[in-house]
Amino acid sequence: MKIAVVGATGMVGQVMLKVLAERNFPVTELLPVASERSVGNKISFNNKEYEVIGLEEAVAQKPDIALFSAGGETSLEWAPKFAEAGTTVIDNSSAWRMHPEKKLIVPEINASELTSEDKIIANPNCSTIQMVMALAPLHKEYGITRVVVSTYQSITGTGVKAVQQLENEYKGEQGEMAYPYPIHRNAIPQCDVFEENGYTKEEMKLTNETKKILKDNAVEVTATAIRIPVVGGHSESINVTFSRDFDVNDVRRLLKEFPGVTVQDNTDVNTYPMPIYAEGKDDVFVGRIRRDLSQANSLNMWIVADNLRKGAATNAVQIAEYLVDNKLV
Ligand code: 2RA
Repeated sequence: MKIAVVGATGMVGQVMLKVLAERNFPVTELLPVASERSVGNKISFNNKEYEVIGLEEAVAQKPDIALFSAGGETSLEWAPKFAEAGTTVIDNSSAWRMHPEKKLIVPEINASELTSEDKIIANPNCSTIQMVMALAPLHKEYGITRVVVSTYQSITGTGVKAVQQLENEYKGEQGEMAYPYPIHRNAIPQCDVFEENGYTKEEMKLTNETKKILKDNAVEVTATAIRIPVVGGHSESINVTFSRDFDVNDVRRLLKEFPGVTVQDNTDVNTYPMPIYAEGKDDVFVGRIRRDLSQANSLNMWIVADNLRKGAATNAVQIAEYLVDNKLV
């Protein structure tokens, strides 16, 4: 497979390369693609050195699959050009996620929707992926009517500038700010920009993308997305209301049996998911599973995942694996 990684020098692009190598994806030729200022730089993949190329050259080489993590503007302009050239694009930006003719895929949930006709496939937002991985098996069994989610998001979701800001603040040094406020010893109740309705784009992604992935507009989601000074992954406190009563042990069983989910839930020995242990792993970790004593048919749980891996790179590579395994590319 000739594979392009568009945004190869960025945080997610680098993890995409790492995951492709770790999972022995059948890469026969790699095209690391980045902006003009990075063209000519060298990157290593599978113990070989590759030169970064620009978008024009990458399209001309007609890769089989292009994994994009280069921002919405680049995806809007260039994904159609790759698709036109016969490449299947898996895009990690928000550009195509809510497009009515584009599929929004978490392989464990809805990869079966994919066909060889799908030439631009959207990778959901990181905070959505980890949430729907836990919601999907429960929705199938009990029918979810409402979700209240508070996220505690890693600064790696913002990118290198945010990681640098935190490091500077640790050292008491001034530097470029990724956020409007200090992030060290702080919690910022804003991920992305605010919309007219008072929610941030990040919060509305959790609402809108969940409906599309679960294929059920009746699932109501209200979200509050917080940025915290953590690097290993995103954490989410979830309150779910079902259409009927449930058994907590059955919920645990459904989660344990769902591929890609690991239940870490034993308060007798203080066992629950945390970003420091989720970092570098591909599973979605679920714990603190307990009935909501204040509301009928409702459950609380805590979900943690590495936002750069299952939240972005690994999910994209898993989509590519599905396409290859099912001869859709
Ligand atoms: C964030 N989910 O965490 C967004 C984009 N990666 O900032």
